[in-house]
Amino acid sequence: MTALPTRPATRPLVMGVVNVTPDSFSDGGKWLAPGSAIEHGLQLHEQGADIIDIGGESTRPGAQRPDERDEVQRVLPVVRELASRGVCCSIDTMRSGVAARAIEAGAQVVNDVSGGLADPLMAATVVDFGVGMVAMHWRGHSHDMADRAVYDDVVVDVCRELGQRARALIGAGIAPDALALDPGLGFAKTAEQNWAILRQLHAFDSLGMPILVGASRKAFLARVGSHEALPPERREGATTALTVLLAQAGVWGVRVHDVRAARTALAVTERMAATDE
Ligand code: PMM
Repeated sequence: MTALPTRPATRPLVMGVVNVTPDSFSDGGKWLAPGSAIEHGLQLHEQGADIIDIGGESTRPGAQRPDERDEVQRVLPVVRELASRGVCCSIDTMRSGVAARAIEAGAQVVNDVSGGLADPLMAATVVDFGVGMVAMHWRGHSHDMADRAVYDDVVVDVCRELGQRARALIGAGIAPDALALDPGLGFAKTAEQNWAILRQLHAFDSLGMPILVGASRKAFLARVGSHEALPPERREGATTALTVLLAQAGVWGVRVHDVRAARTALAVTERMAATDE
């Protein structure tokens, strides 16, 4: 059985994103050819990513799902090559069949944005292979997730629903130390709801599990400090500021596109927290 990668004592783990998709909001189409995705993954690894998260399905609002064969074809060569070079890889998928192929190719963690809800065989697959899992809060597929952003209290409701997921996954046999949870910023959540979750992130401590947060370049950051809506690559300042705040909140991991910026910001937080020599 593999536990999740261990968080270093002084900073969160950095998960670097490689989307092998034509249509992801932040980097769609940039790394669709296996060679460029591999090169990008290696670059993020050299820049200090602890985990490279490889995904073949865009989850942007309104996205149509690829068929499973296409998804496997996109991710498999990338996972195989990076894992063979000793890079810790997670597979970002909601499909147990894709997860199984990726694990056979060397992936050590399944990052399922549906938290095991989209595919009833996902939990058993994670158990059978004895790998780690990140389970994100999710209420439904991208085509209509905006309609599901209805909560009495977003923090209380997301926390409760994530806790239910964690219990179900552990009940299915996933080892508690192999599971991390993610509040799922932008998934069935408005910008204001994302901010409420970030402001009250400590509420998720009650779940007693490692927390991963994926804020990087998301739409709710488009107008931070700007009158016009900034495109994804110009949301890096806001992303990096959040990386620092998330580190101070003690999260287990941050999922980011710009690994160099994240590691630099985290190095600053580490210097600031260091005791004088
Ligand atoms: N966000 C996206 C994709 N996968 N996985 C986790 N665990 N958490 C997230 O917030 C998350 C994710 C969408 O962002 P992208 O298109 O930049 O990958």
